[in-house]
Amino acid sequence: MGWDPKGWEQRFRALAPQHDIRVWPDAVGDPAGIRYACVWKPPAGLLAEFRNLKAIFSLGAGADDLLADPKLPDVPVVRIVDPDLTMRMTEYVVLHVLMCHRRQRLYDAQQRERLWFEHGQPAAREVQVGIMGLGVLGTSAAQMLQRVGFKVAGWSRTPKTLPGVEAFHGAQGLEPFLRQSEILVCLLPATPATRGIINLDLLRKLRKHGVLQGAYLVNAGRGSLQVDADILAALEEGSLAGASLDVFPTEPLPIESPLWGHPKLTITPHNAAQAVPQTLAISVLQQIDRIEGGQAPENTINRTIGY
Ligand code: NDP
Ligand code: OXD
Repeated sequence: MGWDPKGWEQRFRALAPQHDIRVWPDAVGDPAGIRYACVWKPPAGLLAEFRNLKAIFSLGAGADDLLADPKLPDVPVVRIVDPDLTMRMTEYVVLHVLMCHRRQRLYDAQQRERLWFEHGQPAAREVQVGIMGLGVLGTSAAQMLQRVGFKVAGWSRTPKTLPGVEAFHGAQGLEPFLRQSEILVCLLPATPATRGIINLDLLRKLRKHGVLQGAYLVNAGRGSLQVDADILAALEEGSLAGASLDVFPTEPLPIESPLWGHPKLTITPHNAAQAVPQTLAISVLQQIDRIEGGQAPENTINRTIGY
């Protein structure tokens, strides 16, 4: 994400002129005076300097970068949960699932060759989409895909019930979930348990003989979930027919990465769901009000499980 604190600063000042708002690094003043830190990928160790913090706000949905800081102060870490961010991710997922389903990359290639040729067009109701991560974002995407007509299943850590969605969970639920998924959408957080989960072994389990005649991957969770070389190998051997990737183990994706030029890959620069201060600053201020009112903040990260 091309992150710039200016938009947040302006929005916080406009919405909450009563607060003393300071911007790191130039205008922090006495670090002991800082009560709330609103951050995106701060340098490791920085937050420990603010010894009177009451809470830390991740200005995004994920907080994995914060949890990687060994000196992270022991105060609640609050993440963004907001309909604006959720709908942006839902748009991304629906767009990319439909691009696979309607073979858009194939038609793009044909257009470049001036080729007028129609391929088969299975109905969405015949296509099984599997969503890894049935949290805030996965649930919203699942519901929208259902409305488009897809058969939708989901996989989570703990059991879930979602009308019309076949729910799998835990290690024992993973293989049956994968075996039926023709389009796999990944919206998992980065944790020690999910690192490298999208590997060749997993991709080989996807359903490649369904109506789409190939399996597809859409990853908008985190780059650490995927093994880039295994995605390339899966494309090479046919376990995958295509993939849309918004996140990468190294970001920005290095210029020399073979992923860039692959004809079956669609690459976006970690912008599936931008965190827009104009709409999201208010959720942060509401959580600060809750804390100041003596209530616990909502949407906190559980440090033990890592999300
Ligand atoms: P949530 O915490 O609401 O949901 C996470 C889901 O993942 C839950 O269903 C959880 O299971 C499941 N999960 C976590 N660990 C495991 C595991 N080991 N095995 C199986 N399931 C697991 O997060 P959000 O939906 O709000 O966001 C998901 C992620 O999306 C973020 O962490 C972030 O990395 C990414 N993101 C990416 C953006 C982008 O622009 N590319 C923008 C915003 C977010 P359970 O329900 O049982 O807890
Ligand atoms: C987020 C992100 O976690 O943009 O919000 O990646």
